[in-house]
Amino acid sequence: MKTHHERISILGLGAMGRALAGALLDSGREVTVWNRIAGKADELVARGAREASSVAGAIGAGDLAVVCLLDDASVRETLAPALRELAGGTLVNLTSGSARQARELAGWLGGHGVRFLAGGIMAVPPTVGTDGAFILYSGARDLFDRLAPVLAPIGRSHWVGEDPGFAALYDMAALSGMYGMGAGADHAVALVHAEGGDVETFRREVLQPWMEQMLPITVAGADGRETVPDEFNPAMQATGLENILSASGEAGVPTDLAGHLNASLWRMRRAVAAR
Ligand code: FVH
Repeated sequence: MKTHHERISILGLGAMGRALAGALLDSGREVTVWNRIAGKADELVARGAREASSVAGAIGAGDLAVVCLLDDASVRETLAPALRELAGGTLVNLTSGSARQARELAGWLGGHGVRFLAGGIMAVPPTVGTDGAFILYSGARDLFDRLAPVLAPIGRSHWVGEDPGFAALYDMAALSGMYGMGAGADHAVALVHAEGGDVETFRREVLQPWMEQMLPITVAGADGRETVPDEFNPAMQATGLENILSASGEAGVPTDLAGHLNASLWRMRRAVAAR
């Protein structure tokens, strides 16, 4: 049985993929990285990662492939040409999506002889590898038991069931809660502003420590300016919000109860347009 000495390949070097690879490198893991557009691996290579020039090459270099891309479509597009290399291997998907997408991906990969664990990252790039970070996993329990120590450096491993859709389901539900919290924070800022409070002091000394790591991606500035830092790519956030809304539709949950999600989506699109 393989242990935490397993060689890990990371497919996708967005803000999150880079954070995952960095945490694994810091723990001494052997890491190979791949990204569609070249030029994102330099810092990781300087820290000891190997860069693969193709998806197949990255998969061939590892015992475990970890995928962290924009969305389900990009995962399918990336993996389809490399199914032969994946056969007989193990893959963990940490890309956000719906429960249906995770179940269908599990079926597709299982049909090609791939052992698969679905994941949902409960962290943002700067908190990957810290005490607060945890990762939801769903799929076969024996596979989780084998991989949990391997992936421990990125965050605490938390298994949520055999159904491959559950990690995505809980991830999306938790994200919905997070964006709802942001809508509440926007209201808080508006309230302080309307009553003549010092908005900047309130944000810095009260709201920021209160809402901790969720604040930067969910709260608009008092003057309506978008304040989305680079590591929270607003285009990715917009896709994530669209995913939550479509996943709600798929589950039959009325989206008119989720006005805060549409409000956050509107803000992220505005931030994209402003870049
Ligand atoms: N960053 C965060 O705060 C959240 C925290 C919770 C989990 N999410 C999910 O993680 C996935 C990746 O997010 P990210 O932050 O890395 O996103 P980006 O920085 O925008 O990077 C996107 C990567 O996806 C690649 N990509 C996009 N489309 C394709 C495609 N058709 N084929 C292959 N790769 C594709 C992109 O590659 P490139 O544009 O650089 O070539 C980036 O590697 C995401 O599911 C979040 O919901 C992050």
